[in-house]
Amino acid sequence: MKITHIEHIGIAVKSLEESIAYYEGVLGLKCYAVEEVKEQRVKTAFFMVGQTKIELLESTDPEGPVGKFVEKKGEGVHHVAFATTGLEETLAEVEGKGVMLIDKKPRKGAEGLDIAFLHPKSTHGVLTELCENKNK
Ligand code: CMX
Repeated sequence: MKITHIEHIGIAVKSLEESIAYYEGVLGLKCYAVEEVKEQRVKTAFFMVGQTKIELLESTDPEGPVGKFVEKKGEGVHHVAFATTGLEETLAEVEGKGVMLIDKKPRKGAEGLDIAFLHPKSTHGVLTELCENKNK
């Protein structure tokens, strides 16, 4: 397992439009992409902060993962994504150490990254995403 950096922090919001106005108008960051990830039932907006991104997540379906999260806990940090290499082997390794995988195999996420989630119940409360950028 080789984690290189925090790829992004996912933040659940009620409205992309209103939160983009905060990140741009108050924090002075620039939204460089807005993308819908249909499979995850979210619309996302990305900001670069050094080599780490902020990913805002607005649900497109109250029954989707972010819709349920916002209903239960309100807006806030939803997940932390670590960049790694050899994602498939990494998943086998963490599963071998007793971590519950949400995704047994990598799948495609926003920005064309290969991603997989680890269950927050086996990661001390943090929904954890591992991702690999094979486009580099
Ligand atoms: N962070 C920490 N804990 C979380 C959580 C989160 N983001 N989401 C849910 N939980 C907790 C719940 O509070 C609950 O805890 P309690 O049992 O103590 O109440 C437990 O996990 C189970 O929650 P649940 O509501 O019963 O289960 P869900 O059906 O909501 O599923 C989860 C939770 C994490 C398995 C599901 O959201 C999932 O598969 N997530 C991965 C995919 C995803 O989040 N996609 C959106 C982002 C996509 C993107 O970045 O592109």
